[in-house]
Amino acid sequence: MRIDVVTIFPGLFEGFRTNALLGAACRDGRIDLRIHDLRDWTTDRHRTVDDTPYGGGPGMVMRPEPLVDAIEALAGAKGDTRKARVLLLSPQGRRFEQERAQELAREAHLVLVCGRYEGVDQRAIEGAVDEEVSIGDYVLAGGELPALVVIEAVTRLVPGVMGNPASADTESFQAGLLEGPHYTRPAVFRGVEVPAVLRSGDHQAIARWRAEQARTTTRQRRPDLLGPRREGDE
Ligand code: JFT
Repeated sequence: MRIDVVTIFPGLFEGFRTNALLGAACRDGRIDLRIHDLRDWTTDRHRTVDDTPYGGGPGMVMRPEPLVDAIEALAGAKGDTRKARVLLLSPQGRRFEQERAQELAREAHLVLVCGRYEGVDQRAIEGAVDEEVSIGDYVLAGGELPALVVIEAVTRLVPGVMGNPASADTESFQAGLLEGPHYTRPAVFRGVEVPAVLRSGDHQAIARWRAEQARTTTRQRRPDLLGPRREGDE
């Protein structure tokens, strides 16, 4: 899978791109993650990416020309069957959830567009963006952190990218539930013991215990994940 990112802060992505999970996937070619500086598509001496808003008001707006030029250069032409899917991270976007991550993990080529300031000129969105995506209802200063969230959520689902393939099974098995508690050594920490069943060696009993813990944790903390409320809940 190829992912192109357009941003005025390419440096924000570098440490992430070289981290263990994603770094290995990039090195052995399963993920081709390319970070681009939007200013490379400006043509003025000051490499200007923003301008004042029509109609007045505070702040600045991302100019359409460099954005659309960048997207067209990276995604391919409209109507091209191999054109990339172009996502703009945006507070106005549809909420990004695991189901969308699974769909995007099947794409061959994504272009993630990151804006800053008050937002992006609407004509760039209408002319070059397929879909606006928001990672949730809290206010950030731009699309870079949301893009990193999308990259991590999507790439870890690409076959062969996950460091530990066994955890993919567990996850699909208990899809839509929270996991129960995890333990590692020592067996007793500050007087608190690891539950005996986890040290029993009885794999069936362990699986049953974990499933029950997952149900209990989900019911207590995220009942919304179990579906619509029913009589007798809580
Ligand atoms: C914020 C954002 C997301 C997501 C893209 C662009 C400019 C700053 C801003 C903040 C509030 C209102 C503009 C962005 C996000 C999120 C994404 C931009 N800003 N207007 N903030 N919070 N959850 N996804 Cl372009």
